[in-house]
This record gives sequence, C-alpha cells and structure tokens, in this order.
Amino acid sequence: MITLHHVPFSRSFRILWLLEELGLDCEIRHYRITDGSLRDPAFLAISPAGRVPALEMDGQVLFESGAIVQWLCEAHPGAGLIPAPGTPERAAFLEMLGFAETMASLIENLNLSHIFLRDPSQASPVVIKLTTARLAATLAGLERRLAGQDYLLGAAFSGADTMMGFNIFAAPYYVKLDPYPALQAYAARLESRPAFQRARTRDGEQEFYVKDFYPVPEAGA
Ligand SMILES: N[C@@H](CCC(=O)N[C@@H](CS)C(=O)NCC(=O)O)C(=O)O
Repeated sequence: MITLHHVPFSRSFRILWLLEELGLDCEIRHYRITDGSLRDPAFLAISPAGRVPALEMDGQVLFESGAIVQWLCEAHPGAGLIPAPGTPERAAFLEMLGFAETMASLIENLNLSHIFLRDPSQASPVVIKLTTARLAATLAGLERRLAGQDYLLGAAFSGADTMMGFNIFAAPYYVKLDPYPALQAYAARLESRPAFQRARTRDGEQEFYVKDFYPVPEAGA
C-alpha cells in the first residue's frame, strides 16, 4: 500500500502524477494549508516541517519531492524515467530536480505575499517585484533549454518533468507565459499525457488562487 500525503495543486501533485506514470496506485491523505492539518503532530512525525508531499511505501516514509521522485524512478528502472548513474543525462536529471525547487521556492514566496498573508498591507511591493523578476529569469532559462527539444532531458519524458511540471502550471499566476513559446508548448505536451490527466482527476480542487493573474503591486499601493 502506498500513501501520499497531499494538498491539491501543490508540490505533492508531482508525486501523484509520477505514481500514475509508473502505474502505481496510492491512497491519498488530503490536507489543507489553512486549517492547521499540516501542523498535526502525527503529520509532523512524518514530515518535520509540516510540508507536502510525504510518501509512505513499503515501510519507507519519505518527504521532499525531489528525493521522492528520484527514489521512485530508481526503484522502477524498467519505466525508463531516470538515466543511468554516472552518465551526463543523469547529471542533467539531478540538475533539473534542483532547478525545479529553485523555481518552486520563488512561486512559494509569491504565494505567501499575494495570498497567504493575513494582512496584505504587510507584503512588500519591492520584494514581490524582485521575486517576480527572479521567477521570470528561471522561466527564461527553461525556455532556452526547451527550444528544440520536447522534454527537459531531450526527446524522452523523465521523472524530472514531473518535478518541473507542477511549476509550469503555477508560475503563470505571477508571470505570463506569452514570451515563452517553447514553455507553452511544453505545458501543452505535459497536459496531454494520460497519466497527467489521471492525476489531475484525483488531485482535488485548488483553494489558493481566486484570480487568474496576480500582478506586481505598485510601490506605495
Ligand atoms: N522542498 C519541499 C517543499 C515542500 C513544500 O513546501 N510544500 C508546500 C506545498 S507546495 C507545503 O507543504 N506548504 C505548507 C506550509 O508551508 O505550511 C519539497 O519539494 O517537497
């Protein structure tokens, strides 16, 4: 039995999707960011910072999405979702796991400023502007990488795409993707995957974003 600790439209979607790609069923335990369920002592015993995803599988309990993606892909080498150790492709795979978290932490900071602060006047327009520019820089880097190739590692889909995929659907709340045609094509390619669609069906409704786009506020606004 596999149990995934999950918040809809959060980084735990990466794992839900990867499990579908691997043909593995799981029981989903749902949490909400705002109701205190992630601070329950039973959950903190599994994930010490109270973050999702966490995965329980064959007696193994793991948190950190990058570690879970790598571990699941390594445990199922026949699925071909991770390059062999010691190869340049493996180095690129690991690099993309890390890059996905660089990008996700910027999205997370923008979520805090735009959505989760109880008093929105506490948000700093300067910090939001800088963070948005830093997010745009990561997207521009990804655009250059994806020009002329279908997936992060080249022609073939890999576990690294499930790490990055979550970002590509969250980033447009803060940075429009119009200047990034390769990224838009990549998003459409990911979305068309049957495993992605099965995962979306199981994901649940996202509760954070009430607008399609959150612009950088004017300084002093
Ligand atoms: N580096 C961690 C980050 C996990 C993380 O921050 N998850 C967010 C959801 S996207 C979360 O659980 N937030 C709850 C909170 O900050 O209280 C990972 O990749 O698993």
